[in-house]
Formats: sequence, C-alpha cells, structure tokens
Amino acid sequence: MMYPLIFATNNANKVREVQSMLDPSWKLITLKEAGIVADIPEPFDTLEENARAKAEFIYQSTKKNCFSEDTGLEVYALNNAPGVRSARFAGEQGNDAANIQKLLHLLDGNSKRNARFRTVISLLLDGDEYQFEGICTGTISLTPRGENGFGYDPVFIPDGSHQTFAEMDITSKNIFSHRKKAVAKLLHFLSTYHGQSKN
Ligand code: ITT
Repeated sequence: MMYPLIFATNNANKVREVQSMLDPSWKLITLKEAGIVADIPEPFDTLEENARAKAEFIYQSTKKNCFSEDTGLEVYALNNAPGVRSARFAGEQGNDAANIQKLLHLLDGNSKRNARFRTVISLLLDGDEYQFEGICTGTISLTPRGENGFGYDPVFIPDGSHQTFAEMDITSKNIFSHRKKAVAKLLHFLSTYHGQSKN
C-alpha cells in the first residue's frame, strides 16, 4: 500500500476488523492516532450520503486522504429497517443489546427472517471521492448466540454458515463479511490507482 490513509471512524471494532484485513505494508491511521477527537455527524438517510459526510468531515480538519464507512443491517420483512439507523435503532446511539432486543421483538413469530448487511466505503483521495459497496446476505437467528464481534453479530447468520457472526473468530467472519468485501474493492482500487498522491 502506497498511501497513508486515515480511517474516519470512532468505532474501535471497525478499526480492528479492517486492520485484520490489511497486509503490514498498509499504513492505516486511526482518528486516535491522528489526535482527532470529534463526534462525526451522520445526518442523512442513505449509507452513501453518510459515508461521504463522515469522510468529508475528517478531510476538512486534516486535509489528508481518508476513508470512512457506513454500515446498515437491512431486514426485508421490516422494509429494510434498521438500515441507515442501525446504530440508534432502539433510541440510544450504539446500544447493541437494546437494538438486538428490538429487532427480535419485531420479528417475533415471523419465519421470513432474511436480511443483509451493507457497507459503503467513501474514499477521499487527492480531492476526489470514490465509493465501494460490500454486501453479505443471511438470516436473523431466533435468539442471540456467541460472544465475538459487535453490533448485531449475535443474531446474524451469513448464508453458507450455521453460525452467527458472534460465534466466529475474526478470520471466519472475514470470509463472509460485507466490510471485507468493500475493503477488498478499496484495496484493488488503490493498487491500480495511478494518480499522484499529494496528501
Ligand atoms: P462510525 O460512524 O464512527 O464509523 P458507528 O458505530 O456509528 O461508527 P455506523 O454508523 O456504520 O457506525 O453504525 C452501524 C451500526 O450497525 C453499528 O453501530 C453496529 O451496531 C452495526 N454494525 C455495523 N457493522 C456491523 C457488523 O459487522 N456486525 C454487526 N453489526 C454491525
């Protein structure tokens, strides 16, 4: 990897996962390492707009190449909710247990439990924006299972597995993961990027 890149996120789990996907030549800089303490706003109704807003917010203060990602869990029986509101589904921002409880309650008695995770990465490189999407389809389990991961991992079973994401270690989650697919597209783009990086 040729460019140092700031990962514009306050979510330590995302940083840990993305770091596990990169080879050591990559220079990923976290907000913490960049000395940035900021509540990054996510005001929009789509993952694409929020991802862009997060990257732009960090670019404004650093003027450095950076990327962000926005992820949502889309449950078909719930008209793709919680979607862009995944982090604050049950009200309070980032309360994983309450979010899972609300989701299971809404699906109570419903046998149609198909869902997907969707990640959108926004990369700001030399002043231009590029987006990369990663999707993982699966189903919502009847009860939470497993201790690993974060967010909705205890109730999400990716297609092709019988385990929830929270029952997998990080390497196994990466075989299926939405985030891994989006990051793979980002890495492929960067490896073929011929622009002159000025930042
Ligand atoms: P940043 O905006 O700072 O990046 P965030 O936690 O607010 O961090 P999102 O806006 O993308 O991130 O919120 C997505 C929510 O969806 C997150 O809080 C989790 O509850 C859930 N989520 C995201 N990725 C997930 C994954 O891989 N497995 C399970 N749940 C996930």
